[in-house]
Formats: sequence, C-alpha cells, structure tokens
Amino acid sequence: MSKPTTSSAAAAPAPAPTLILSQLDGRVGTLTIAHEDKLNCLSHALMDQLMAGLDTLVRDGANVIVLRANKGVKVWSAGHDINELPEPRRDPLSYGDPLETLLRHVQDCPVPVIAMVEGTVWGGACDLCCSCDMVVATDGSTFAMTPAKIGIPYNASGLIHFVHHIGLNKAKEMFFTARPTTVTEAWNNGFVNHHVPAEDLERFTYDLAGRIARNAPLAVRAIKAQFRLLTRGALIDAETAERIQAIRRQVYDSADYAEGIKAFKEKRPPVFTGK
Ligand code: LCV
Repeated sequence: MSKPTTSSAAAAPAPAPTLILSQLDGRVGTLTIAHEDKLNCLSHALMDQLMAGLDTLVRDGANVIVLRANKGVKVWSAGHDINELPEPRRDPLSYGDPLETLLRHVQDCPVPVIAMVEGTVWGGACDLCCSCDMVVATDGSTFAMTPAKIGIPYNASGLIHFVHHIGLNKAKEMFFTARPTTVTEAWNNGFVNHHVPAEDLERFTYDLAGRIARNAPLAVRAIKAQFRLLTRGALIDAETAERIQAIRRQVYDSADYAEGIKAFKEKRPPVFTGK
C-alpha cells in the first residue's frame, strides 16, 4: 500500500489577528486595544502586539503615546487572559512572563505613555495603567486588583508599583479586598491624574498629550528615564528576595491557586481551603 503523501508545503499559518491598532498624528502616537469580544484581555498575542506597537511609534518619531480602548467600551481590559495563566505549580507572574515583560516595556518606553481609560479595568490591566506615566479616566471608570480573588500571590515589583502610586494602606485594601475602586477613590489615591466626563475624555487626553509632544523631546526622555531609575522600588537584600520567592511559591504550589483558575473557567465561585 502506498505511503500517505505529506504535503510538501505545509499550510501557511493564518496571520495573527490584529489586536492593537496604531496611529501617529504628528508627534502623538495612539495604541488602541481592540479585542472587545474577549473584553480586551491581555493575551500573550495582544501583549506582544502592544510591545511592538510602542517600539514602532517611538521609531517613527512619537514624542508621547496614548494607550486606549475603543470609544464607549464597558470593559477597558479584563486583565490577564486567565486561560493563559500557567498550569498550577508554576509561578504565574515571574520575571520573564509576558505580563511582566510588557509592564517593564511600558516603563522603559523612552517617551511618556498616557493611559486613557473608560469602563472597568481588572488585574494585570490595572498594573498596566500603573506602569504608564499618567492615567486619564472617565468619571465612571473603576480599577480592581484581583489576584486574591483568583488565588495568585502577585509579585514584588507589582506590589511596589501600587505602594508607590497609592500608599501602603490603600494598596493593601485594593489587593486584600479585590474590590473595584471608583475613579474618585483612584483620584484621591493618586492612581489617576485626572477624571473627566466621558464626552471630554478624548479632548482632555489629547490636549495633555499635545502639550507634552511640543516640549523638548530629549529633556522629556531624560526626565522619564530618571524617574524610572529613581522609582525602581525598595532596595532589598538577597535573603529578602529569596524569602519573597519562597512565600510566593507556597501559594502557586497550593490547591487554592488551582481552584481559583478552575472556578473561573467553570464560571462558579471558588471554594478556597487555605491549602
Ligand atoms: C479570560 C475572560 C476574562 C479573563 N481571562 O462578561 O492581577 S491578577 O494577578 O489577578 C492577573 C493574573 C489577572 O489579571 O487576572 C485576571 C483578572 N481579571 C478578572 O478577574 C476579571 C474577570 N472577568 C470578569 O470579572 C468579568 O468577565 C467582567 C466583570 C470583566 C465582565 O463581565 P461580563 O458579565 O460582562 P463575562 O463575565 O460573561 O465574560 C465574557 C467572556 O469573557 C471571558 C469570560 O470567560 C467570558 O467567556 P465566554 O463568553 O467564553 O463564557 N473573560 C472575561 N474575563 N480575564 N477570559
């Protein structure tokens, strides 16, 4: 019997869907998160396109970048794509993971990045806003930090972001409760720079961006680079760093971590046992 023939030209992989739209008007770049049918979840593909989008706009001469979703979204971003969280017993937010790589990419972007927010923001997308240089949000926006709801220990650099932005006690409340924080609270916390009526969001944000774009680009870049170096978090010794890892490992090795993800996928409340 003749051997089955294998097609010599394997079918070309379908092109990845465009999840991030990019635009450059003069010196103001815009990246639009455009994956509403998955609530703009931060999937690996979307995060890769976001990082590439930042690099392209900077290469093409942007002096400032606005990061936004499409006008009128109810959910700006539902955070990390939970279906892509690594299987239990592996650190879900280690240094090299896509979300952590994206957050550093935004912080290391040579030009200021302004998060223009409307709707609700969840988990890693909150940290994405925290990693931007400024946040302008509509009056109805909310921000929720969700690791405790899922059973995730979060990570040291992420926790430091929030302590720096909103202070220790409010960061603890945001993480311990996983409650959506209203934009008024977020403004009082220092999490957002401005909150405006939805109809003013675009005008206000692009006025702010235009003002930055017209300033001396080398000076703005040098000032951003200095802020980045000066706010890299608390200095900790090696033993403390190892102790933090040990604390985190106990959590992502736990049955609760597996349960948090499983419950989400099964659309039921999680039953945490503390084991
Ligand atoms: C995958 C999703 C998601 C999603 N992933 O619509 O910060 S950490 O450590 O927690 C980090 C690990 C992180 O960022 O974790 C993710 C944190 N995000 C959340 O906890 C938000 C989870 N989503 C929700 O609470 C709801 O979906 C909201 C309130 C965003 C929207 O509620 P709504 O009723 O409008 P559904 O819940 O029906 O979701 C619509 C579809 O999107 C999926 C969800 O599973 C559903 O899929 P199906 O249509 O296939 O059933 N979805 C939502 N969020 N983060 N998939």
